[in-house]
Amino acid sequence: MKRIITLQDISCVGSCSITVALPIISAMGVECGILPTAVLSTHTMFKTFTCKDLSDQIDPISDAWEKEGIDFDGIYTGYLASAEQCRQVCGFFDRFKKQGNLIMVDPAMADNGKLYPAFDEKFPAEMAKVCAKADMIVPNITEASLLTGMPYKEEYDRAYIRELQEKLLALGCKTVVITGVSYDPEKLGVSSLDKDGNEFEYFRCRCPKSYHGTGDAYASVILGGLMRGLELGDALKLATDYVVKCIEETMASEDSRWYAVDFQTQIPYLCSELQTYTK
Ligand code: PXL
Repeated sequence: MKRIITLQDISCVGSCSITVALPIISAMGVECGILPTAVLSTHTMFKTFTCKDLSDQIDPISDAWEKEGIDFDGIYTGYLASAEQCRQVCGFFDRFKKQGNLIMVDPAMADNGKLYPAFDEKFPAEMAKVCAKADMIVPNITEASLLTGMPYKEEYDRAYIRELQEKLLALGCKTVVITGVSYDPEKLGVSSLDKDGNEFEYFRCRCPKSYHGTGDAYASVILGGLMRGLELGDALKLATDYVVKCIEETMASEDSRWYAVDFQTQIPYLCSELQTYTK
């Protein structure tokens, strides 16, 4: 069994970050270690939330793992609490990068044209340094524009997405996966480009609603899929199909929560789909 480590916050209630990555990646048959970067009462879309930064734990925990000879097949970072923590995470990559393991960065910091409330405008430049060290990054369009300095657009064409991808590759990462891409009002999906020019796109019908936590579920399935040996294109299809199913079921549910997608109820669907790819 492959082992990955994910560095992101624990939002105690809110179904995001570690509380999404841990169940999804485990259900996919991959050991999921965690390095919590902060503990929050909820995610930051709630009006009131607490946040205890755990930056001072990153180095001692890493030291202990190094002494124990623990290593990882994948390193997956999500929401990071501060610019300083971005610098620490770069140091973590330097320590735990090895030949053949995969660093995946979800620069979770913005959506719908806006930075999340906890960040200031200097934060994207620090996150860009984290992305530079990654094998793969999975930004949405808002994050891609903040990382590259390109204008954020709600209406765009393929040339705009291609330029974002090329500028992101120029940061230093090897593969760019942009989520939430749409060239047709009826369709929404994903577009990837790697440094050798390989591209992949996959679209499904656009769901009329969007929910928090879908980016975290998406990234978790991509990483889980890659760890289970899927080609990138198959991992992106699996992640897209799963997230669409989660959104559809959340819309249909009478007791869904405002603050998160119901990713939990569709874990059996995810596992049975995964089997069709790994047979
Ligand atoms: O889902 C991304 C995310 C993760 N962690 C925290 C967040 C958010 C999005 O708002 O606030 C703390």
